[in-house]
Amino acid sequence: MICGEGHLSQPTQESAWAAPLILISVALVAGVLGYYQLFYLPTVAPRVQAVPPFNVTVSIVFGAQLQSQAQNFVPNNVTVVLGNNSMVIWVNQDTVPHTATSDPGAPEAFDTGLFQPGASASIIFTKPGVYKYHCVPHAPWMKDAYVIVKEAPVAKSPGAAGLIPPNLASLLQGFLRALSALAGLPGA
Ligand SMILES: [Cu+2]
Repeated sequence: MICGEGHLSQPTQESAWAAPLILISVALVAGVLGYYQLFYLPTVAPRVQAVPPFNVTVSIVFGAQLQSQAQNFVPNNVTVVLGNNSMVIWVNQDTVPHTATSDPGAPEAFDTGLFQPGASASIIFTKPGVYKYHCVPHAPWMKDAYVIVKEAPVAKSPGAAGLIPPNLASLLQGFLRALSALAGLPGA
């Protein structure tokens, strides 16, 4: 009987410890995940390049691997606007891998790396300027291609409009108008 009671008391002691331990573990995991989601991730997020709504496609035509082929990057000169169509997609229509790689002196170096026949590679441009580029394995003739990146036209609205979403900006404007109307009331 005594022995049995002793055995019975063991599990209750263990579970008395187990519950707080589980709670602490859950709280720790939730805390770490919460920190990661709410604080850590947002600080990383600005480095992720936003995908612009439009893009421009350049074909690496069939036979581009051959020096005798007059054209390789088609078209070999494209102009894009930042945040609008500033993603350039190269489509490899040839039968060997190619790259699109910026020449030295580009506003910002880029390199698609080798991509296979039938595959495509894309670069999102984030800096205005003239990017001359080439293909690494076929540099002697797959060269002198250009991506010209232009700044987005500046909106004529107040400067804050670019930083604050339009609907929030108009809300703020309405709020400010209401405030000034209120401030004007005693005088009126
Ligand atoms: Cu090539």
